Amino acid sequence: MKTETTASPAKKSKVADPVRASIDEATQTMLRRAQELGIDTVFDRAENMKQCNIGTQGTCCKNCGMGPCRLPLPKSGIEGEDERKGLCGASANTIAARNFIRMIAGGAAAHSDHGRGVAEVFLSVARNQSQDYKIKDYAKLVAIAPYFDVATTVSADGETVDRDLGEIALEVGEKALAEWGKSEGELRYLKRAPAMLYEKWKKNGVLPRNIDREIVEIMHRTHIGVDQDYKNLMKQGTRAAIADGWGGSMLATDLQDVLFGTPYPLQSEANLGVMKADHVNLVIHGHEPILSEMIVAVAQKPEMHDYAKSKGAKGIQLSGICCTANEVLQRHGVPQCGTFLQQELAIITGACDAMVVDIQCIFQNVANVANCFHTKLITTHPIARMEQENVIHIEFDEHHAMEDAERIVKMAIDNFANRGSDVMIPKQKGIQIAGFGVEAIQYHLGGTFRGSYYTLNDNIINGRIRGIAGVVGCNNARTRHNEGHIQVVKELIKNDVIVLTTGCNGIACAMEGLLASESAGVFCGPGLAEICETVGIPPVLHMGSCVDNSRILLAATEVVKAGGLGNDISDLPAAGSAPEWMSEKAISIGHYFVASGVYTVFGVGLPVTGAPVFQKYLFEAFEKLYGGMWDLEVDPVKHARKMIAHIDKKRKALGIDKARERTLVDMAARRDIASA
Ligand code: BF8
Repeated sequence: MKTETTASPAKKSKVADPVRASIDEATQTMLRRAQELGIDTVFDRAENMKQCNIGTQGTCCKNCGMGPCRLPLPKSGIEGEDERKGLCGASANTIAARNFIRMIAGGAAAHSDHGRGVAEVFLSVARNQSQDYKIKDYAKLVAIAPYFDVATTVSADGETVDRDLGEIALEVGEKALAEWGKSEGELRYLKRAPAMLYEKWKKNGVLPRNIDREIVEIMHRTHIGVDQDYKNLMKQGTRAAIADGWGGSMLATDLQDVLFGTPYPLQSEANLGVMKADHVNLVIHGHEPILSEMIVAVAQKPEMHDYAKSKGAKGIQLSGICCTANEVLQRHGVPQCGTFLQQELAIITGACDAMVVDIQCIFQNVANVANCFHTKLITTHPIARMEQENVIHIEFDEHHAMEDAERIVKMAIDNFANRGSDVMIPKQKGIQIAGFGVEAIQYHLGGTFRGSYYTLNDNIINGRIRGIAGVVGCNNARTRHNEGHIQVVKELIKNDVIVLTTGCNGIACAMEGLLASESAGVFCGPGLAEICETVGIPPVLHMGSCVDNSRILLAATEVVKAGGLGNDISDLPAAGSAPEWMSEKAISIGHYFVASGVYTVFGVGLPVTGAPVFQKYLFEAFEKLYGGMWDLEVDPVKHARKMIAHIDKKRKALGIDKARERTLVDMAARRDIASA
C-alpha cells in the first residue's frame, strides 16, 4: 500500500460494523482490512451520511429553479384533502409520479444505450468493418430474423433455398438499429409477448413507438408545467419501461447472443476468493460485454500467459464485478469476484493489478482506493470517465478491439511486479452453475419432442413446482449486504418456487452456493428438490446480466405458450422481486415486469410512500390495467411469503391449487421431511 495517499480517511467518521454491514464473511474480512488501513468504503460512508427523508418518500421536486419544493408526509398522515403543493401547485402525486418516471427514463436509457452500442458493433461486424469479432450464433440470428421481417430463405430456380447468412446479419443489424429512432410504427419485439398482453398494451395506449422517443417524452412531460396528472405520467412511464424490457434490453440480449454466443450451463466460482495471489489479477467491471469479450480472448492467448510468467506470475486470473461479470460468466465461465458493493474491496486485497471499467454501477471512489495501492484503474468508454488523476483512459473502439484489449492485459501484467507485500485475499468463494438462457431452460426443463416448456408446465400443474419467481437486482448500502437476496431466495426455494436470477442477485446466490446443483437437496422443498435432482439443475437458474431480464420475459412467454397455465403472463403462478435494489435501472425493470403482468415486490423502500394516492395507484389499480402491480416489503421472509401468497392465488384461479398442499414449509417441516 502507498503511504503518501489515502482514500479520504476521515478520522472522526464512524466506521461500519462489518457483521452488520454484510452477511458475507469475505466482505466482513475485507471491510475490517479497509478500516485497519484507514480506507473508507461505501459501508462506512453509509454510516456517516443519512438519507434525505423527503427524497426517500419521492416528494421532493427539483425540476425548476423555484425549488426544491419539499412535500414530506406529515407524521400524523393526511386527513381529508391532501393540500400539499409545490410553488407551481404541483401535488404530491404529481411530484412523486414525475420523479418515478424520471427514474424509469434513467434506467431505460442506461439499458437501451447499452443495447444501441451493441447494435452498432453488430452492424459494423455485419459490414465487415470490425475484423476482431465474428458472429458466433447463426442459429439464433436465423431465429430472430423473422421479428425484423428479414427473410431467411430465397427462391432460386423455382426452389426455396437458405439465404446468405451475411446478408441476413446485415439486414437484421440495420433494422435492429432503427428501433431506437424510427419515425413510424411500433417496436418490432412487442409481438413476441403473449397476444393478450399485447392487446392490453394497445388498449391502454402504451405501445412504444421507438426507444429513444419514449425516454425523451418522459423528460418533456416532467418539465415544469407539462403533465400534471399522475395517471397520465405513469402511462408514459409504462410506455418507456416496455420500450426497455421488450425493446432496448431485449435487443441487447439477442444481439449479444448472436455475436458472442448464446449461454449454456457451465461451472464457475464467485466471491473475492477467486482472486489468486500468485497470478496477475485483472478485474473487469461494468456492463457491456463488447470490450470484456475481447479481454477474455486476449487473456487466454498462450503468448500472454508466457508474458505473465516472464514477469514472475503463474498466470492471468480474470474475474468480474457487476453485470460485465455476469456477461463473461455466462458465456465463458469467468469467475465473479463480487457484487456491486464489493468493488472497492477487490482493490483493497492489494492483489488487483488492474481494474478495467466500462459503464454503469462503477463507484467514483474506486479511483481513490486504487490510489492507495499499485492498482491501475482503466476507464474505457467515452461516456464514462473519472476526474481523478490516477485514472488511465484507454478509449475502446471496436475497429481495433484486439489491440485495445492487448494493451490493457499487458498493462495489468506489467503492473504485477509493482504489487506491495500487503496482499490479503479472503479464501471464501462459492461454486456455481450459470448460463441458463431461455434455450437452455427449454433443453433442461422442456419437452424433448415438443421443443417447448411442456415439462416445466407439467410440473407446475402437478404442484411439484409451486411457481416461478424472478429475483433480481442490486445491492444497497442502506441494507445488510446480500441478506435480503439470500433470505428471499431461500424462503422461495424452500417452498418449491423455482427462482430465475440475474444481476447482483445472481452473484449473491452464487457466493452462497445456491447456484450449485447440490443446493437443491439442502435448501429446497421436496417437490422442487426432486425436479432439480432428477434433471441435474440448481433451484436458482442464473439467466445473466440486468439487460437479460428480457430473458425472464421470454421464458414467461414460453411458459404461456406451452399451455395449461392461462393465456397471459399475469395468469401464471409467478412473481418478481428486487430485495436490495438501488438503481434507476431496477425501477425500469420493476415497472416493465409490472406492465407485463407480474406482481413485483421491492425491498429497502420505494420513493412513492410520500404520496399515498399515487402509491395506491401503483400497488392496486395497476393490476386492473396490466395484471401486475408493485409492492414493497422490507422484511425478506415476509417479502418472499407475499410472493408465495400471490403464486397460490394464481394457482387457485387456474384450478391447480388442489395439486399440492398449500402450506408453507418451515424448518421444522423440512427436518421432518429429511428424517422421514
Ligand atoms: O445492472 S444489479 S448493482 S450491476 S444495476 Fe448494478 Fe444493480 Fe448490480 Fe448490473 Ni443491475
